[in-house]
Amino acid sequence: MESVTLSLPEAYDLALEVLSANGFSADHAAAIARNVTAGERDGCASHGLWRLLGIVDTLRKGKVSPDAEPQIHDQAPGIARADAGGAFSLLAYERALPLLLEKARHNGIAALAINRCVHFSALFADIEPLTEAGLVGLACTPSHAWVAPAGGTLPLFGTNPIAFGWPRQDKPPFIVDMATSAAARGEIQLHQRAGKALPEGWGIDSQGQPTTDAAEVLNGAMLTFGGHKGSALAAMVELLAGPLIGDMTSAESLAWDNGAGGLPYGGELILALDPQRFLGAQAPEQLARAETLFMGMQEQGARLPGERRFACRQQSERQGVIISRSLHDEICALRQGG
Ligand code: PYC
Repeated sequence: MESVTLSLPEAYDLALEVLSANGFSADHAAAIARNVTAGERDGCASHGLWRLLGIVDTLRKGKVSPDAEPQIHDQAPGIARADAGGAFSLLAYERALPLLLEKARHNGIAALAINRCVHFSALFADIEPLTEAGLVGLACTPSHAWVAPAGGTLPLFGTNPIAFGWPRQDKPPFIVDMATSAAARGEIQLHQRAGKALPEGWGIDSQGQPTTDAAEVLNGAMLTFGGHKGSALAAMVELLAGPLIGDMTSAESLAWDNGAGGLPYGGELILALDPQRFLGAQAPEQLARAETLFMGMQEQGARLPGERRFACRQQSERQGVIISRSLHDEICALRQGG
């Protein structure tokens, strides 16, 4: 496969150019370009530069605002709200983050509800600013109804990722970011592009039969990870980042899309917890106990969540990122605008 190597600044500039040429405002274009560059840098191709195709497609279909200014509301002592106004979630999060941090530090725990946002991005990027600030974080978001509940065969849930982060002194944070489906939808789309069969257990066809054919799963239903356990977590995400924050479920998001094929539209819930407020003077001792846990995992050869991403990051910072020439050409073609 022919490939192209881009330094991180080149990857960011390319993304920015594509987004600006297609009409995203400077602030939205920069927030999105930072995010897809970070996904590619961290070895997460399903949330990397490839996403630009879906982002621009969603804009051209009129399913995302290119320039809505996020409105930030101080909803309650422990709750901040960001209304993204139909734009991607990223700028709304950036703008609401200072209020979330202030509330978490003051109360020990705070929540941010991002409403009316179009969502495509990996949640680990939303958790990192929290762990960098010494906070524990949890985030989740529904998507479109693509995933069947355990025991069923019809799409109802989204891929419904959950991310959790724990801060560590002088070490990369512990950050889990996992879809509650067996894989992100982006992974299935990348398998389809590459003409590769899916691992078993990722999805079923429109007749409800297991298949490893990516196109059939995209037309049928994806499956949750871990059977009924993943299914229960997917339902939890629907509730927490749907009705609890007054936003759409994955089924409602897909109905709103009305066959256009745009990216999911709805809400995201982000929680921030401050160990200093929970523990006071005991914080260092208790955080050291967390390190004992991590060491226990590593001593058995287990990889800590996030380790692979940080190793990829170091490599990308030295050597840049590599994407296929065909993807590079498709992205470059988008610089012409719509
Ligand atoms: O790849 O799972 C995914 C996804 C969620 C929202 C948009 N894409």
